[in-house]
Amino acid sequence: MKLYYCPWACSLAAHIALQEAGVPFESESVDLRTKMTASGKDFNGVTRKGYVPALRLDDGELVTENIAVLDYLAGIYPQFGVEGALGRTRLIEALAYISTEIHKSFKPFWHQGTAEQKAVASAYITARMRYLADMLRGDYLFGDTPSVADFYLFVTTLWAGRFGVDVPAELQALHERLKARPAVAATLKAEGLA
Ligand SMILES: N[C@@H](CCC(=O)N[C@@H](CS)C(=O)NCC(=O)O)C(=O)O
Repeated sequence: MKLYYCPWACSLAAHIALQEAGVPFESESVDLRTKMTASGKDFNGVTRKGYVPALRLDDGELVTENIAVLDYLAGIYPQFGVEGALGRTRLIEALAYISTEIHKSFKPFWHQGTAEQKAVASAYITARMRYLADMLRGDYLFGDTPSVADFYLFVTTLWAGRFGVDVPAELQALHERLKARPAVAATLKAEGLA
């Protein structure tokens, strides 16, 4: 498997999952501005979408879209999924919430929004995070071990720290717990974020 990622990007969630799984995998960073990969290839030739994450499977298939990539990884590494009859549904529900309600709300911070747009986004993100903080079922979203949804949430709490967005104390604690895990620390180091 090969993960195309960019430091600071949402691809960090999949990067953490692969590192946590403890399996061999390849990774290559992408310059999202020039769309060139670290080895000098045109990333648009990998995916016309031109954004990360993109996961090349061993059979040559390419999986894009963070929700799909993370759902795929939870499928092959069930320790990062959610148990129970509705487990996969609950996982996708959480991934979609993090993607569409939280991740996307950071747009003004990444794309030169006005101070007013940033203030509105900041309040929205904190409120949306509050909902998740109230739903924790243990140390993590679904219990005492992390799922891929926690890895995605970690990316957004990392961004919140960078941009000065308030994070509920419970989610900040979750962030610190994840950051203390050797695989997460190794991934942050690999992406130059340590
Ligand atoms: N719909 C995509 C969006 C992914 C996305 O927003 N990727 C950002 C980094 S977090 C990116 O690569 N942006 C570069 C670009 O769009 O040109 C998904 O959910 O995976």
